[in-house]
Amino acid sequence: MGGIEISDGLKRKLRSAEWVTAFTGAGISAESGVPTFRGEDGLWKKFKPEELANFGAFMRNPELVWEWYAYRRELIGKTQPNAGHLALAQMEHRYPHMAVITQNVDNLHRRAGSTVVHELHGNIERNYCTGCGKYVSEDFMARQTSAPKCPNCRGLIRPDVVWFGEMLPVDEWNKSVSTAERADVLFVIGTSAIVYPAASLPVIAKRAGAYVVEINIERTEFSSEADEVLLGPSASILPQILECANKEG
Ligand code: BV8
Ligand code: ZN
Repeated sequence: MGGIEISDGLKRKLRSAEWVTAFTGAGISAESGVPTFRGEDGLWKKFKPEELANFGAFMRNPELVWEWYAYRRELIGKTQPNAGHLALAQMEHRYPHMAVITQNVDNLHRRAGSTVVHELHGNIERNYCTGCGKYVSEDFMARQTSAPKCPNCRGLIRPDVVWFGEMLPVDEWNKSVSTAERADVLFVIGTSAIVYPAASLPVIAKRAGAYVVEINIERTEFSSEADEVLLGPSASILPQILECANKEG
């Protein structure tokens, strides 16, 4: 895809910013081969969130929920961070206060090298017992062929992700709010901006004075609130923004 036009406004912001934050959703991992939730090949297409990503569904049908997470864990295990994840990781060398706030549970930001990552919805690579709370190792999980039981108390093991109706991890949420409030520039990348309270972060940032740039392949519910909307795949747009930020440095 040809280069995008980076506005003078954004160039000025990239030159003067110290606190830069990226708020990401499933779209940033799409070009790594991780299906999004609500796109045409969306994960939810085959299943509905209420059937799978909630505690009640898990307790009613642990095998179905476990199978869906085992499928996603295996798929994610075969993927690599893409140029978008890598560009955000590189931005840590350009900005003294660079942070990623992600709704994704695929761990790709950390694998790309980002060190300040707030995981709002948990991480699919971590699993714990609903009975005694004990975390189990990845190779324990790899040996399982059905919904795993705790080696400690025989309780059901669940993925360490936030399901619908569950609270977000308080510490990650609080850090994300203060990061959003402090941001000079906030990039809103690859999210349909419909899952709350995560989707309120870009509004919090904007209200606190951040310059908000949305990066998506289509307009979203948030687009009208953004200062700029850059339409295109994040794996090609983010490296161009990094290049511009380094030039303006
Ligand atoms: C809570 C983890 C309360 C598990 C997930 C009615 C109104 C408002 C809110 C609610 C409501 N009814 C219920 C609620 C609350 C509910 C909610 O927001 N529901 C929505 C659906 C209306 N929220 C909750 O339940 C939250 N908890 O509210 O608790 C509470 C309070 C006190 C005490 C107790 C409880 C918990 C929400 C977390 C749910 N967990 N995931 C898992 O992953 O399995 S949500 C799931 O959606 C993922 O985390 C995902 O990240 C998130 C958001 O989706 P997106 O990331 O945006 O992905 P999506 O596919 O939608 O969009 C992809 C985008 O990328 C698209 O825009 C596409 O155009 C773009 N794209 C595609 N390719 C590219 C691209 N962009 C750039 N480049 C590309 N190449
Ligand atoms: Zn246990």
